[in-house]
Amino acid sequence: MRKKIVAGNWKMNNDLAETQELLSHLKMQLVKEPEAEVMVAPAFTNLYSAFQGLKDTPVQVVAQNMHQAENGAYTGEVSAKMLKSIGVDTVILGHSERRAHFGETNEILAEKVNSALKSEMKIIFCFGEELADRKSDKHFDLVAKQLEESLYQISEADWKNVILAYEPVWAIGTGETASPEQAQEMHAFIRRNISEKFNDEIAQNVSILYGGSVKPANAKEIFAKEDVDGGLIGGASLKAVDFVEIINAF
Ligand code: G2H
Repeated sequence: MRKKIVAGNWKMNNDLAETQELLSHLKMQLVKEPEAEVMVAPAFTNLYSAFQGLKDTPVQVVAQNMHQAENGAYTGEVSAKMLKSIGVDTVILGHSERRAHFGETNEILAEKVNSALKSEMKIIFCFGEELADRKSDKHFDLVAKQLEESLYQISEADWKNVILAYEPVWAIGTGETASPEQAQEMHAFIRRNISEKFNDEIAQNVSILYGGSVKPANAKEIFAKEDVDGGLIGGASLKAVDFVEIINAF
């Protein structure tokens, strides 16, 4: 049985007090045991406080990014070791905003993936096509290339620490969502691709989340699809009531 996961990516939102307030609302509203694993990704400055505040809950705290080097002269960056030292053992890598605004290429992402896995961290690896790729019918090729160039160098044993998040760039923060059918079609393609490059057991066991304008109104339909194992939620995870509704959509 694949793990179901709903993860909130808070991006560069919420200062310390706002983070604590959102977490306390989340804790109050998560009254029933969630069927899915629940994760939240606050900004770096709020990770430690969030980790401490969520210790007695099922909600896991994850980071939004990390640098590939173990340490050194990389002003402004944070390493896997630093994250682990505050209890954070999962990191989002390859989000399209990192690719678009911070120059993260497939090659850099391969280094980040290797570094995180070597440090025994779990990764939520994000990828997805842009609108032009879909319009020119290149979306499957583009996704296969992103996986090939950043992820497929890992070993079979590493896959237990990998969660995938398919996020079509045209659906991120735009209000436009991939239809449940489009999500299912791509998730099934990804699983077939992994099965061909690795094996079917790995392909069947890896959780593949969908991300891109998931909200309470569409979560149930998307999560109901066979190959969709949950969601990476941006905007709608910033309101506890909406995030909990999405978590309870399973
Ligand atoms: C995609 C998603 C979360 P949103 O970036 O990673 O954000 O749900 O706001 O589209």
